[in-house]
Amino acid sequence: MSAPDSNLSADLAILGASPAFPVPLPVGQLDFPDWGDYESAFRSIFDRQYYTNQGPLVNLLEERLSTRLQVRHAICVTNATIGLSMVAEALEVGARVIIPAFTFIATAQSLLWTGRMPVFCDVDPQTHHLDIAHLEQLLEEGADAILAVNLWGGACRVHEIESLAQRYGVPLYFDSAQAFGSTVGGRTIGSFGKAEVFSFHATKMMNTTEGGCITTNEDDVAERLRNIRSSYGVRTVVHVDRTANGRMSEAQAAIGLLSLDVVDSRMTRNRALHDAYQSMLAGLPGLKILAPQNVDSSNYQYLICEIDEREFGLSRDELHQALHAENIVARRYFTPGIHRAPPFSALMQKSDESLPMTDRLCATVLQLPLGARVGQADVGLVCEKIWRIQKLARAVKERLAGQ
Ligand code: T4K
Repeated sequence: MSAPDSNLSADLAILGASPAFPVPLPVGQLDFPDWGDYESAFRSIFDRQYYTNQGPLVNLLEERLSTRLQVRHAICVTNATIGLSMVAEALEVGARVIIPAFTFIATAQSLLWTGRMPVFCDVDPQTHHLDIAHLEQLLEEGADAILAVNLWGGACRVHEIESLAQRYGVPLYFDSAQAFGSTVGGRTIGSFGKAEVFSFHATKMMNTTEGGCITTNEDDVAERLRNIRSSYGVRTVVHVDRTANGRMSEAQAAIGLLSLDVVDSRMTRNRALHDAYQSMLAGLPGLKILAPQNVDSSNYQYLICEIDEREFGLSRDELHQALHAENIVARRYFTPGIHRAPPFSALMQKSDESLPMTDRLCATVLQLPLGARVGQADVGLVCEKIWRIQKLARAVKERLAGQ
């Protein structure tokens, strides 16, 4: 797409016109099953009158997930945040766990809930994932584990990080909340490290409204996780220090099974929308779209771009405001960076404070709508508005400054 004719859709909501979309266009997958399928799945639950505590639908979902992800154990949980805390407990990792500073706050909070602390690692600005040189420096200084994150439907440099974990003798596990369905070197994400954790939140690729799953190839880790998940309540009891209620309900699993049936077609649809954004925004000064990183196939769950204020004419935050005025609910993930947010900002040691690449991304990254509620025509209109906002950047800036 080239710059639209200045007579076309000349008006912007931020400058006083009506919004481009009558109702908000959100980011997030938000893909729900056909009403009839949903009803019959729920009728079966009501007929059985078995609602939670490892029911038949949760068992079936776990079986299908372990086949799909080519991993020995898939353990469904209430959400990914508790899944991450459960893995830290099951692996009995020490107190200091390295995580990338550029991630959703839940990655770090999962450690606090089990009495551990994150050690923030900077990220590579080209890929948004763990910076290998900084990771090695932190391992050299002393850390007890690595919790690597696979972001935006892409992945960190999994094999290099596995080698580093082995060299320094620390356990490695993954926050793959955003990476369901993506593959690395022909292998589905889900079978790397000691364990991986997926989110099945409504905004995610695979959806149980709230939910998630932990995957592992290690039988003893799986056994401990099952004991933690249900405060024992399992056939084989293994002693663990802390237990939880991380159970998934039958209602969640019913939606999950329906979601799993369509996840491949949704990824194909996402890719088409991603491609459309890429071609329609090509050549726009100061806006760069990030392709999924370090994977050979992606779920294309997110449309991530970076805004260069000097070239675009507006900062990321100004563009964000102009888009919201159009009812285009773009998101500034992750702002503020977790190392700048309470409680971590207060807990940080001096040496942790310099995370320049994370700071840069926190100020420039913008996520645009992509998911079940977004069609090709919507992408066209979003792109047209972004071109227009860029063209009228000076007027938009002045309007925002005067507000
Ligand atoms: N690690 C990573 C790397 C993660 O990204 C996440 C979660 C986690 C761990 C933890 O996973 P969980 O414990 O959540 O399973 C959202 C999601 O709540 C969160 O799951 C996700 N990452 C995070 C990146 O995004 P918010 O607070 O930004 O979502 P929210 O409610 O603002 O929704 C986004 C947009 O979707 C809004 O425009 C509203 C719209 N929406 C949302 C929901 C839930 C709807 O229209 N309908 C809906 O039902 O966190």
